[in-house]
Amino acid sequence: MTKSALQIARAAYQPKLPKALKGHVKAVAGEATQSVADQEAIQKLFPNTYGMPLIKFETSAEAVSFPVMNVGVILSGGQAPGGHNVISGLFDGIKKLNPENKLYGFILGPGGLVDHNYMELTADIIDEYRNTGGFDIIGSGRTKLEKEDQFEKGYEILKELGIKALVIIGGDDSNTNACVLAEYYAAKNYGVQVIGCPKTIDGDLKNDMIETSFGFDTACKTYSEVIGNIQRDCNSARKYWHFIKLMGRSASHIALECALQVQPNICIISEEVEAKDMSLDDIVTYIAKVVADRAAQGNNFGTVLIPEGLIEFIPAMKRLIAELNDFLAANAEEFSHIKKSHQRDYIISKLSPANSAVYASLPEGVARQLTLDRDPHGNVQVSLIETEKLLSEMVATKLAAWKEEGKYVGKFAAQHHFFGYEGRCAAPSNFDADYCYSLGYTAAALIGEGKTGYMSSVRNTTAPAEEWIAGGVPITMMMNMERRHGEMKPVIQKALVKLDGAPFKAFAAQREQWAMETAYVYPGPIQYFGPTEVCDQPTKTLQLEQGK
Ligand code: FBP
Repeated sequence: MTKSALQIARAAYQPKLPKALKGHVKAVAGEATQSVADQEAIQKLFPNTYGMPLIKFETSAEAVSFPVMNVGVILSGGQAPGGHNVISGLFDGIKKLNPENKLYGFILGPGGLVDHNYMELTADIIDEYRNTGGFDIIGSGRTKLEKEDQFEKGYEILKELGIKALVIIGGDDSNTNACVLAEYYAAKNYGVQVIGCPKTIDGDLKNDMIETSFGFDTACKTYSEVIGNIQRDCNSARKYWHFIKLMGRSASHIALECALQVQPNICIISEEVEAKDMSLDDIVTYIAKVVADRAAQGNNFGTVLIPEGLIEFIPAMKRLIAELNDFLAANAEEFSHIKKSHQRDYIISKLSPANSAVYASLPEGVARQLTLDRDPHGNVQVSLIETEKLLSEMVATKLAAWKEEGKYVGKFAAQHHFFGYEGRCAAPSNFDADYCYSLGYTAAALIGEGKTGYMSSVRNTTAPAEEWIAGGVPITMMMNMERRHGEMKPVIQKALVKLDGAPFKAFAAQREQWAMETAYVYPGPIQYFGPTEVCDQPTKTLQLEQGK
């Protein structure tokens, strides 16, 4: 592999660890836990892994010896910067438990476990991937581990390789699967521990014990760099409105963090749209009003940030998508036989009158995108819906009408962007490099303690890494019951943007000023070497959430 100069220099970076993990380690158990909601139902479904205590690691004076055990690792779902460092932290951590321990990686996600597709991750291989972006060391996939025969097929290979613990690095859905698998292996007394690690650029796998999911920091910094560049271009030519859709399947954390970093003219937050019961027309009117007000000042340019998941948060659209999800899950076979040219009419004829009317009112392209295949977890593939174009076209139509009425004088020309995939495999920022390595190392410590059904947790992350707190959180603690594929299922509750939270409040307090003034900030590229205030800043979201 030909390596870039940065890759070579970066390979020598030694990620920082919390002080408690550096020497001998002991686990201190906290209070028993319960699930965030639906306690009775969750306890019934997870009798062996429900209610376990929180775990915190502390420095110990005593050395403990650990028997030899092999460990397996799976990367699951969308890529997020830092995955390779979770694996290198895990590798170093299990070698510290016992140098004879081996690490096996399952290829291309959970499917690798079921299909017995694996490779041993030796020191040479690990060294090639330290501090690099991507998941290419073993690849990732979205196969959902949920059926008993998959668990049994997995157990066959785990037994064959002498694997006593499996680490699943994934988002909310994948960690839900990790929890179900942990419960299954515990119930069967198979002697296989399952540990989760919180991954996703979306930033929506977080709670009191998981401060952030890894990858969010690097992805937001990558997007903010390019948005900043666009803003400078836009402020130089002064002739375009840039409509920028940002990844983040459901929650608007990425859009909000980028807005805090770059101070755009407009940023839509899906959770607010839902709370205020805004229609598509309300959103379009809001954007058009800012465009018209800026035009009145002679500024026919600006930036609009749009979260990828917006469409699902517009209440009328949400009701439509919920009915479509249930309908398509129940009638998948029949729908697959309908000719493409008849699908729109077919759906219109099958939905309830209110949803049918909303569906019929959508532009053809968007309507079709809403009936495309769901991902294996039943989610609409919102990254395929071109919301940025939908909004800019509707804004153009509204402005044209206002022009006729004499309410708008200006020129409106739009450019469209979607920033998503380019942020998912960037070389991890110092924060993600350290955080991920610590998460992997903590997972190894949890394995050493014989824990199962836990997620690796590293807290106090706005302090220097030395002071971070490493431990484990029972995954059942994060669960509630939700409707998926038309059935109630136990799943980890997604963390959406809180409208009474400090990050949103900081944004809301400044957005009117940002709309009218051109108050752009240009963050520039992620820096890996240099002064700490340039290289080691956590996200604004984390800093505001922790009162910094
Ligand atoms: P995860 O939740 O698995 O981390 O994936 C997040 C994400 O990047 C979303 O932001 C995006 O909607 C989706 O993956 C895209 O999925 P795919 O890579 O399958 O196109």
